[in-house]
Amino acid sequence: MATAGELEAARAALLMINPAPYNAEAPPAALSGDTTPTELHYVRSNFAVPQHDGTLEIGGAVENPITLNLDDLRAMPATEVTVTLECAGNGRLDMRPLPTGEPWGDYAVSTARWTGAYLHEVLALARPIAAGVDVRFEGADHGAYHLKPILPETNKDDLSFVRALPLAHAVDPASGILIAYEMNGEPLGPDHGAPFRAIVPHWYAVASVKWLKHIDVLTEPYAGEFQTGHYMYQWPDRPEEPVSLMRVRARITDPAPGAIISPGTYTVRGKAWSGTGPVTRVEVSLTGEGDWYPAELEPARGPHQWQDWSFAWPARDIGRHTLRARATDAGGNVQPDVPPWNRLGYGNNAIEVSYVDIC
Ligand SMILES: Nc1nc2c(c(=O)[nH]1)N[C@H]1C(S)=C(S)[C@@H](COP(=O)(O)O)O[C@H]1N2
Ligand SMILES: [Mo]
Repeated sequence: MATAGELEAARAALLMINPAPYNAEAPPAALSGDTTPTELHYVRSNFAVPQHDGTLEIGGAVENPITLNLDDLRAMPATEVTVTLECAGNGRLDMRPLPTGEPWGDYAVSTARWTGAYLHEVLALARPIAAGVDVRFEGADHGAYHLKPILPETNKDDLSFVRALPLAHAVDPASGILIAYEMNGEPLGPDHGAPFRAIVPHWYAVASVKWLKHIDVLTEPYAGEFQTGHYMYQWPDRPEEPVSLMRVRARITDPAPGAIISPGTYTVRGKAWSGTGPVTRVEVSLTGEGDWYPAELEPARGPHQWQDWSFAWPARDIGRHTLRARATDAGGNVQPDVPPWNRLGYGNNAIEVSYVDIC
């Protein structure tokens, strides 16, 4: 169990938005590199950091229930993947009317190198039965829930963090899902799910269950507070839908919002990512009404991580200027101008407006 001092040191560089449960955004500068240093990676937890006994039980509808520990996972073939994680609530503060939920600005997104065993190889050891439909992941964290539950059956005085994925996705080697025990080459820290967690590329990070304790194969679709209560898009005008893949999004990292710069050509830089990626196009607009110019887009360094882009801006005229960047992904998805409002404020991928003063 981490001591209070260790937790405090690990959290010192983040922008805290809630002390308990601890939730914090990355500082804006953390988005400029290929990866985010661990101490700058955002943290989103629904409960306090739990005790974990070091074992992972894999059971339910399987032929061979097993219990693994860290040594067992480390003895399996290790894979390292770089993955961009974004909280589904990222950008909630930009929605109007303001939705209920944690008041995330725009920095609940980060990219890290994760090392672990492939989930499909771990599941193969347990041999799911043919009738399996979902795989349920339970974290060791539990306690009184800090938000108002959506499902009437939820026990808000003692709730555990549980999420599920379709079994077909969990056992597909192409999904690249890891049971990760290292982040950026070091053992996982307490806020990021020590001793091991799921890393589910392309999905909003709610799917990447931390402090993993139980994996169970189910023969019925899973329903629960974090699956069919919260983390549902409650649209005003159409049926609700589960939060799943990250929506396409571009971010300007340089100049910083509100920067003051001198006249001359300025290389605008940023990131772009999508759960239905790769990103195929980024465009920049220097007015509010269109005239989109193509940015230089770097190919993805890997299949699950944000891409770099840049744009040579002839920043000549003194005064205030607006900058907007818009990404399109391989699925043909393009960012909307207006946040796609939903009651719980998920999946805001609207084009961001940044402004810069030239003087
Ligand atoms: N056990 C557990 N896993 C969890 C959560 C949680 O509250 N408990 N939060 C999820 C959410 S909503 C997000 S956005 C990511 C955040 O991962 P990070 O804190 O490592 O950035 O963890 C996910 N995994
Ligand atoms: Mo999240």
